[in-house]
Amino acid sequence: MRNGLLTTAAAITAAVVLGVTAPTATAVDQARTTAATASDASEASMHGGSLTVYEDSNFGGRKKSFTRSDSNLADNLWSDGRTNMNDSASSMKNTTSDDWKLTSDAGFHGDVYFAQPHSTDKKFSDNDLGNDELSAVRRL
Ligand SMILES: [Ca+2]
Ligand SMILES: [Ca+2]
Ligand SMILES: [Ca+2]
Repeated sequence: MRNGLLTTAAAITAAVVLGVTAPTATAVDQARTTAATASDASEASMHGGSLTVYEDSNFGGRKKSFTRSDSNLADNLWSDGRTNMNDSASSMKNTTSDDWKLTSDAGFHGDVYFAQPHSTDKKFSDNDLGNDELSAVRRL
């Protein structure tokens, strides 16, 4: 799924850089369709929602959304596509109907925060999983 999203993002970026509208809009649509059908879009639509984590407390700064588990955030980027998001999340919104296990170490180890279905946490600093520690998310 990540590769598909990156491909879509690359296509969109290319369209913006080139400043071309009509022809590349089709390319972007095709990329979106490919990304949606090639990965686990069926799983996402079946469950709905996402876990979104934010760079700053009170849902500020850059963000990153997940629809499935990720055992290691070391290779994930914030929404600007530039900066690694490992050990930098500070708040979250869970719009799924599932619990998520957020952990301070990769592989779902270390300190834990359980995000209840349809819940938010505006700051991680008062949890066992502290501020700027998140390294893995598991959808339960
Ligand atoms: Ca990852
Ligand atoms: Ca942060
Ligand atoms: Ca960590």
